[in-house]
Amino acid sequence: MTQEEKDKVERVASNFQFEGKLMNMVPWGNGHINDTYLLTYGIGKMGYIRVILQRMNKNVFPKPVELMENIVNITTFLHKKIEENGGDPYRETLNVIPTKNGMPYFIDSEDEYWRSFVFITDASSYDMVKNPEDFYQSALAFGKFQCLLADFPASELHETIADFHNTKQRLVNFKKAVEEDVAGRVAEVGEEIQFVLERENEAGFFTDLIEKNELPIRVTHNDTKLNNIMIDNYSGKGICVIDLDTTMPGLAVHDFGDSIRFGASTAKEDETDLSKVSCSMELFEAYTRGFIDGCGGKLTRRELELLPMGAKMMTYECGMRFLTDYLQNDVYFKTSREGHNLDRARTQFKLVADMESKWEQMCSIVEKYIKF
Ligand code: ADP
Ligand code: GN1
Ligand code: MG
Repeated sequence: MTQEEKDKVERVASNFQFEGKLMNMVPWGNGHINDTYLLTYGIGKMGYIRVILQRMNKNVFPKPVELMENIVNITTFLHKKIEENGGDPYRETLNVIPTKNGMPYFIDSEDEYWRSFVFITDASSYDMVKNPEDFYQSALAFGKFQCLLADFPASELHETIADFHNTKQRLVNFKKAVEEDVAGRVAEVGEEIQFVLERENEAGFFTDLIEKNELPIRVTHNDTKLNNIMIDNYSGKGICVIDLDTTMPGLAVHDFGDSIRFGASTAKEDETDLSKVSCSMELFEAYTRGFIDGCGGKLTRRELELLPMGAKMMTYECGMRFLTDYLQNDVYFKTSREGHNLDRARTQFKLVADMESKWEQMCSIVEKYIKF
């Protein structure tokens, strides 16, 4: 961190209800969207306390006030439920730490929005699955999250990003980016563009089903990648679902699918050696089992049957989003090297092709766990 950045974070931190003396601060985690810091406070003879401080991404979330209203409502709801169920509400859900004025966010002099969460201790978030059991545990936790929110009043939630998983609309945006070619990169990615266009008829698959009322709209997380869940360092259990920015009405199949595209891959999301990238059927099975268990029998037969399609669609959509961002000069996702978004798009397309070649196997794995 530069001295300027440190001064800034310290100034912002002084506006929150933190106690003790600020001892240390470091950038934290591998999220693509917000700027996350871990701050450590000394509290005298009692030791240290850590907190998460985040600068919210204004470019991605144009309505930070509504977004924070969602997060406060969801976390308050979960906190109460977890407490009633005898769980630990400071480890099993995010908890917002308010500002000294009692607000859930702080606006700095540059009109940037900041927020803080209780740090989840003795837990880690992973960018790749270490063993199938961890992945099973994360599936269980994401499924349970959906289950816990089943009676949350969905009408109270604001749509934080319009058309977030509207793959059909994502395709429209992609085509526009190709047409505009603002960064002059279209010529070098002909093959990838072709890959997207060859599958364009499938982009409307879920939007059409929603229009026909064939799938239930539930309160879903919508960004269920493995590093958005905290896994307990000792028990290996998925204890807390984090990154609630996109929790809003959506499809269960999308939550399932987004986890598969990230966690069932045999390589990192930005791996450049594509020969390492494939969709592991062992991990696909572990996640399927966990998600179905976690959802506690709430998913309909139609939803269950469409889980493989959810996986393919989320991977296709995400690849398309990375490629769109590459064509638009990397303005959405954080990047840390030249061609980073293109590398990410390529892994997603490799995964889509791999899923297509393993389609029957994916469908029969899911069938195995449908209990009715
Ligand atoms: P982004 O939207 O940029 O992905 P996240 O909210 O997912 O931001 O935070 C980025 C990373 O910071 C997470 O993947 C996780 O490792 C860590 N993190 C976020 N919130 C907490 C928390 N309350 N306790 C512990 N770690 C956290
Ligand atoms: C972003 O915030 P993060 O890093 O957990 C993105 C997801 C993408 C993901 C790709 C709000 O997730 O939609 O699937 O990157 N989040 C938002 O890794 O756009
Ligand atoms: Mg995240």
